[in-house]
Amino acid sequence: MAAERSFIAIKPDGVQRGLVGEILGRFERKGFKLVGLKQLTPSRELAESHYGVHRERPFFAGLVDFITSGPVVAMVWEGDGVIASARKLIGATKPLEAEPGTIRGDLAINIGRNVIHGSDAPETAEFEIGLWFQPSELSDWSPADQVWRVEG
Ligand code: IDP
Repeated sequence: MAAERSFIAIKPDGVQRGLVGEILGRFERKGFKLVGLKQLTPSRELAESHYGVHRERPFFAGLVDFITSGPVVAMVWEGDGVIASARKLIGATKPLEAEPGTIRGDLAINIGRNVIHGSDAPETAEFEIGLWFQPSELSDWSPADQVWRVEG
């Protein structure tokens, strides 16, 4: 069975504020495996597909403007339970409600500038990974210290 993967993106505010290393480091230190990484400024088509579920919401146009306004760091992280765990690492959508210790709790104050996206379920993870990455852009590899991360 394929290992679980999640799509994680550092939004333009996180890139502009120089938080890429800080955020990447949190996922690395947790022990998840980085299998895809690139920086791109998304097209409107890509942003509208990614946030398609919010198409009818009043903040949709502003959200698409924001996400397409500059570079985004798009990533795929792999590991058991990574989808739910990443959501915990990221924290609540409203940064002022996000617990200290989470990415949004520590690094953001505003819902429209909450620095990071993470897939919320296996189906959305699969959809988002396919939307942002070609299969050839993802690496199958085994960390040399895997035996020190996962038992058995
Ligand atoms: P999530 O990013 O925590 O999964 P969602 O509810 O899926 O949260 O919303 C997607 C993104 O849309 C949020 O991260 C935030 O950037 C933006 N957003 C959601 N609600 C609002 C709002 O009321 N005003 C402005 N932006 C919003």
